[in-house]
Amino acid sequence: MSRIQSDVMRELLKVYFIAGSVNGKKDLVSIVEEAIDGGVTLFQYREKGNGALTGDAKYELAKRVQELCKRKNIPFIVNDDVDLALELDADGVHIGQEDEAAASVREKIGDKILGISVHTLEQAQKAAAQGADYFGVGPIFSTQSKADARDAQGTALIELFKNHKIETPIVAIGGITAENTPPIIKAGADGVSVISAISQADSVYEAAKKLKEAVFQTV
Ligand code: TZP
Ligand code: MG
Repeated sequence: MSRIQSDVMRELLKVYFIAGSVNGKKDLVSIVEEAIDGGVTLFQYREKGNGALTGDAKYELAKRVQELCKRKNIPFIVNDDVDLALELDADGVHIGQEDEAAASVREKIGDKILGISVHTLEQAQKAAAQGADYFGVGPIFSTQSKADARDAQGTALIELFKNHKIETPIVAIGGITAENTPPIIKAGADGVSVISAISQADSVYEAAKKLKEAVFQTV
């Protein structure tokens, strides 16, 4: 295997759904299935927040969602938990600045996809050197889905990266909906990642479809 090519990564980032057992109104597997049918291009299992599963229950749920993703041909990324990603042979890992050092994660996961959340140009340059396949940038808007989220920053950092010719693919995060997606893509993000816009929707299928349309209709 070799590292994912950036043009392939850019396509996968277009409609990136993130969720764990606490984020939806029903069973996570059925939410992810509907979301994929609606147009999600990449999935991240993020088991965090009040009441989040741990141990065997976390592993079992992750495995069920991973099997669904495999069947639907959608890569499966694990948030933070490098050991879980390795145990499951997941397609990748997403880490933040407070997690295990990127260089060490890259060493452990080989050529699997490595996503890194970055908040400054310096962090982006370092993360690229340490082997990031994509950057998560946000929160763009304020969010209810992350307890320790930073202040909303709009699209300024995405624009800065573009002005500095940063070539690593970028996915935006934080308070994103189909309605507020166009300026994010216009600013240079390759895609949008969401928790609540899909997981909390009355129709998960329709929500994913609307997001997909918003991304693909913006040029
Ligand atoms: N990182 C920055 S904002 C955020 C994460 C994980 C939460 C995004 O959730 P939502 O519901 O799409 O605002
Ligand atoms: Mg993290």
